[in-house]
Amino acid sequence: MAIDKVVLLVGGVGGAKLAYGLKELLPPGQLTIIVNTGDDFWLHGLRICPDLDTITYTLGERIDKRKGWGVANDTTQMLGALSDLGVDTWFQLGDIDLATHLLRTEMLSEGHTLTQVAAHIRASFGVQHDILPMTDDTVATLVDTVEHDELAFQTYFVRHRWQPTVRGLTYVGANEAQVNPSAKAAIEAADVIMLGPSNPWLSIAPILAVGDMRQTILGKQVPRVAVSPIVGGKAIKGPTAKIMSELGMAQTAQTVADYYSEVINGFAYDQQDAPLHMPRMQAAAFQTVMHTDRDKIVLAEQLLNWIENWS
Ligand code: FO1
Repeated sequence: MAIDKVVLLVGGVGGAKLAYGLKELLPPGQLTIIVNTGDDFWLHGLRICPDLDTITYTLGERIDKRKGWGVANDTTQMLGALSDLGVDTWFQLGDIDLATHLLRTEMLSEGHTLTQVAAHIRASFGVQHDILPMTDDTVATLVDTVEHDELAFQTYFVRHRWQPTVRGLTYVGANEAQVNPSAKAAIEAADVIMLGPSNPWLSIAPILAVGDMRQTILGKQVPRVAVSPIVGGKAIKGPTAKIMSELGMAQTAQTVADYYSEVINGFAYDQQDAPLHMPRMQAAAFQTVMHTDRDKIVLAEQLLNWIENWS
């Protein structure tokens, strides 16, 4: 099959790497990136959308590659001043990054949708590919923990450094939220739908939980491929493997494939993992660890070639 239009569902850091590889191969108009907004929150009066910004900065070649989020070579003057004013600055906001949050908050308060704001910001960072929030409505991921009961996502992730034991997750507002109409149109026109190597429970599940997102994806008789975030039984970065164990699951690529099995018909996993045999599903092993920009492009290219040759 010839691949013309690809839709990629992603969260933050891991998904951003595959998004980068795909955007190097596919021109704008052939790649749409749909981003989790369950991590979004209000801080110091500003609307912060970490995953949208991580994707935008990565595609715009401005990301701090060491951290995987924020702008490279950013300073923290404002944060220091805020701390001097007695504010608890547990969430790092760089000075350049701050401009993004200020503008976003202002545009939202003027009545623009998050989709319009995201389009303006990505264009300003020189990104031509569509980066779409999963919804323009508010969805908030809540993490139910043994130690603190329910925590707002960033309180769990950043303030508590994802150390509390997870016993459940809720995507507040997801059922009632409307799928971003542009995202829906992109899915309906897609030849391939990919679920990036993001955390399935924290990043991809909130996207699939929005309104009729899951049904819209399932309505497409096209390759629907997930890329495993688990490599050699571990997460490259972040709490994926830890959460799997806390929720009583085996920390394997097979578990991820099983979790996604209702939605996908193809699964790409890492060469370090045991060969997967998935009935009714295409499955293949790749070098999924992406250290360099070249790694990102090579993986994206291999995934597209593999899918193109499905019979
Ligand atoms: N992650 C951290 O671990 N600590 C931070 O202080 C932090 C600040 C931050 C600011 C802007 C931004 O876009 C992302 C930021 N992140 C930070 C990353 C973010 O919390 C997570 O990577 C995502 O929400 C999970 O995908």
